Amino acid sequence: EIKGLVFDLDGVITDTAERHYLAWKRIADRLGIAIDREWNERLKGISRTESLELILAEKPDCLLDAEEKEQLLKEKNAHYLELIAEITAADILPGISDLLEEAKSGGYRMAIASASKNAPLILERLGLSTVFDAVVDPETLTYNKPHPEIFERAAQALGLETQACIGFEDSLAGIEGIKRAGMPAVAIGIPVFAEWLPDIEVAATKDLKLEEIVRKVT
Ligand code: B16
Ligand code: MG
Repeated sequence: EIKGLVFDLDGVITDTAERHYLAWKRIADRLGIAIDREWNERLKGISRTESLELILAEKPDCLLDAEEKEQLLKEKNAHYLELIAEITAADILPGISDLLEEAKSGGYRMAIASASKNAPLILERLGLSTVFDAVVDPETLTYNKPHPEIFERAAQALGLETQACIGFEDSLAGIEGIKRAGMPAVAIGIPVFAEWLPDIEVAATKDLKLEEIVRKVT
């Protein structure tokens, strides 16, 4: 029986995925590395440090020392913080507020499993801080997505088995993590699929129908 819902944040609850992309794009442009939105799919759900490594791997002759990398990570986050400064409840993606409300009144326990260190700040700006029963702190994790750890920890924080939770993700890495954690997975707006397939696919958050999703995975 499904008792819990575990949500990714960026790209599921709000469209910060685009802002992450814009912030990275500025860094990449400066390094003379070409990235576009399609290439950016691989950065979704990936930690800040690993994202920079993936970008740098596009230009093998671009060798930076630890300090220079640290500087770029700081700049990326500073720009990202500028881009999210204006976020309000109006930036909650279509359909999500209704879904969360329906889930609350249906008695589902809810958690956030986001790789973002900025997640608590974003939730506060969106006015959603009190909606979730748990927010996994990514700084306490040993592994990043696609490892299942973050999803296992989210279920644990809700006091539930992973099988009793449904995971919602907009990234390939996240879908893999959810499936490896033993949770049914709902994929939102992901263009291509690799090895790990979701149980349910929707084009956008507005297409999420809670009752139908729970029925399909049970
Ligand atoms: P930060 P999610 C992830 O959030 C983003 O998808 C990814 O693009 C970003 O690099 C990562 O968070 C780290 O974010 O730099 O704010 O710590 O999709 O797992 O909610
Ligand atoms: Mg995401």
